[in-house]
Amino acid sequence: MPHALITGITGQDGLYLGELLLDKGYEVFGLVRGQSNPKVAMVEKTLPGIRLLAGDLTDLPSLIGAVEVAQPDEVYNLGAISFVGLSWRQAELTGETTGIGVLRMLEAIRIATSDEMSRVRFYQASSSEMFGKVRETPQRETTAFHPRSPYGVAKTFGHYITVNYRESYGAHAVSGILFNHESPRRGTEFVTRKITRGVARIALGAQEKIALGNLDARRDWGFAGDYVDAMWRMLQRDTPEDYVIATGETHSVRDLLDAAFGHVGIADWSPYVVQDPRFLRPAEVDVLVGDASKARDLLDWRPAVDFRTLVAMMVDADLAAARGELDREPVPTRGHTVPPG
Ligand code: NDP
Ligand code: GDR
Repeated sequence: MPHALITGITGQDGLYLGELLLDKGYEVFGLVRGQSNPKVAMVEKTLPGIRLLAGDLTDLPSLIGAVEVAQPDEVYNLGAISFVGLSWRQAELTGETTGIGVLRMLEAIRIATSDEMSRVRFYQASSSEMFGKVRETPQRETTAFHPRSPYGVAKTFGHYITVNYRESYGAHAVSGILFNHESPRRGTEFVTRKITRGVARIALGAQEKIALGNLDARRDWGFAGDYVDAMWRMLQRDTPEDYVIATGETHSVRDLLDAAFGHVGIADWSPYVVQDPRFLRPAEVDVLVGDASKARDLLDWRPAVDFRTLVAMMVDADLAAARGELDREPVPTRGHTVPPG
């Protein structure tokens, strides 16, 4: 039975990847930080059989300990401060976790394997945010980086240190340059889930408005379940290489509003959306769209869920969640008819 160690197991991708690997018969170990992490119960419920280990990407000894206990064949480094907006307010911590944390995880493998790093296959969660102010469209593996946030800068360090350990120590290390991927498990601070949750609550009369920043930003949004499958495929190849994972389509935040409000029968969302300068960023990434043809050709990977299906899936999940919340704490309903279910 192969062993996998996942950092960031409590996050969106950690949960989907954990499910995928347990289904494939892996013994899965997840790194959890903090002395009483409130997400542990949810992870244990979602991933029966998971073995959780205490550790933190800012603490090398705990990472060495996790590798020694898990004896992993594969390590997926998904842990990070992942919210771009927060990265300006906590830039140093973002650098420590999202950037230097990658170096620490690689060092932990190097130390725990007594310099035989290639025994462990390593996946680094790199990001399209590294492209930032884009030099080429669509972005591919060879496109130059110009990160626009402390998060993007930290991810760029993590990306290059992964390449460097491959070149310096023969590590079987790959970076997946993943474009935005979303799901009902997405944190509510990210724009997709903020919108789908807001739309569901507005449709049920539990919320009046959604406050947003830049509505013109464009992203290449895919489904997280499809993207964790690409991570696994990357580590099954005998040659470690980096891959862009994307849908190849770009949509604006306005398109997202059209799709989400449209799903609950609201054609004109303007009365429900306010622009709030607090959600504007000091430096913005205006438009991203990826070219995943290398992954298609070498990994036989393709996204299965398209933009509209993704948005509908998220709105439906948020409608169900909001109905549950309202059942527990009745709020007078008013407003629009919503799809059944
Ligand atoms: P989430 O924000 O949902 O999850 C982040 C995870 O990192 C959480 O489990 C969190 O734990 C953990 N974490 C935070 N700080 C530390 C720390 N100091 N030590 C150990 N773990 C820590 O992110 P996603 O699941 O969406 O993304 C997974 C990875 O992929 C991240 O690295 C992200 O930057 C990257 N990425 C994501 C993309 C996306 O669109 N989703 C696109 C490209 C890259 P806790 O619950 O305790 O806070
Ligand atoms: P992003 O995702 O920064 O691309 O990073 P996010 O959903 O936060 O923002 C996407 C775009 O929407 C604009 N926007 C808003 N964003 C948020 N969060 N809240 C708002 O109110 C709002 N209004 C407009 C943003 O300005 C931005 O242009 C995500 C994260 O998962 C990273 O970890 C990952 O690396 C990248 O995707 C790829």
